Amino acid sequence: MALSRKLVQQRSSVFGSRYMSWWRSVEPAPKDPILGVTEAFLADPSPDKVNVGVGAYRDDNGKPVVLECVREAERRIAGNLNMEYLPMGGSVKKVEETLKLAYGENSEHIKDKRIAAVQALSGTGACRLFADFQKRFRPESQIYIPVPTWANHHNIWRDAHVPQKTFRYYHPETKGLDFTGLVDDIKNAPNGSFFLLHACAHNPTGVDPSEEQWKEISKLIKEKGHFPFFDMAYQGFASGDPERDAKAIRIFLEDGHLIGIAQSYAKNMGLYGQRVGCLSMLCEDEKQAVAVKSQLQMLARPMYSNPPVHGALIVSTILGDQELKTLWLKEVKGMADRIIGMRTALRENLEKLGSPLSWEHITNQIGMFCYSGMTPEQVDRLTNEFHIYMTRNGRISMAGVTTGNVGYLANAIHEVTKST
Ligand code: CBA
Repeated sequence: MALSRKLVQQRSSVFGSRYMSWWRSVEPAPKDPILGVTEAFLADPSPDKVNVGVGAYRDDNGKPVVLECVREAERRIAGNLNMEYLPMGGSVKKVEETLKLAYGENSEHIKDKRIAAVQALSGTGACRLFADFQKRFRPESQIYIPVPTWANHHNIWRDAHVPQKTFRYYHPETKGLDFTGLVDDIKNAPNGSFFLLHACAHNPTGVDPSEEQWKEISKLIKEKGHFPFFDMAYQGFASGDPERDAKAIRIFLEDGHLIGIAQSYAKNMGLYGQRVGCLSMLCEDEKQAVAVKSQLQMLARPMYSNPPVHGALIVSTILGDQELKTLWLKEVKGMADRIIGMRTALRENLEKLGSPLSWEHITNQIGMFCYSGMTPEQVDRLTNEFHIYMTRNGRISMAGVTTGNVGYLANAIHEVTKST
């Protein structure tokens, strides 16, 4: 029987008010400073628009790239793939291959089974898992984070309820490393602090310590009994060679540190959306590594249970096959070289335009990003007047610069900076 109109009104007002009150106090979240840029770019109908916001590699036509080694791995996997769950710690084969990249092909630590490692939801997931582990097992600890850093680092450790401190890293005047500040801050931190370090291709500055400086940093961190945690999201993107880009980590290993590493295949294999990464922690012995791994799995289980299978299979297929691995190394170098070429082109274009400013840092910095030194207001002008999208801290994702847009970009940068 149909309900009377009065009854319907009564019911909807009762239910309506009860349900609405649950989320009434929820305000819209602020836009993410990086991914929000992509949203704004997509919404802009201008044919001139350029996205140099997010760190995602594009080919010289501005198109996303699927590496040939990935295509071939997918061909080999096709038909052989079942859709079963991976174990909580992910694919054992994929993790083994991933550890070799960070710790070295013939690492003693791998042989001695001293590394607790699990497949993680890309680099972000690896950092978050570590932050949660840190909170659970060292609840009194803090994390020292470089200034500046990838904006999401702050969110990750905040949501894991780990208090944050900062350490000096970048010098705005020299547009290089603030080595003195960095050393002082390491020395002044309470003994046994946690330090977050970018293993290579620092985001957003593109400024890495030299080998000598890494040696000094490692020595000091050891003296102070700090714990070094490396975020390695860009292995291969700094020099073009993943082995060379692991240098900082190898220095720390030689010096006998116990370290943690977050690895990601988003950039260096172009597996952005596959969310395939790894968290590893070097322990004192095998027994400790077994315990730590079991606890990492225990953290993963109630969050996402186990990681996705497809990306892991792509990675293990590529790295487990010499021919595909060689192709991958060639393709990583190709991506890094294209970016290096675009750095030179951007700098030359700005110099040709007669810019009164020095743009030397564009070619001095390495990795995916150029920390241009532009102010938030200048970036706003680039967006509003030229449809160029980038983060307001002045970071240019060099991976989005192409032969086709570099002239336009240089001209726009010149326009907004020439009177400073
Ligand atoms: N660490 C650092 C230092 C990063 O720059 C990024 C990616 C990650 C996470 C970890 P993933 O989880 O995809 O493996 O990477 N940073 C960005 O490239 C972008 O992907 C960036 O534009 O800064 C992001 O998520 O913000």
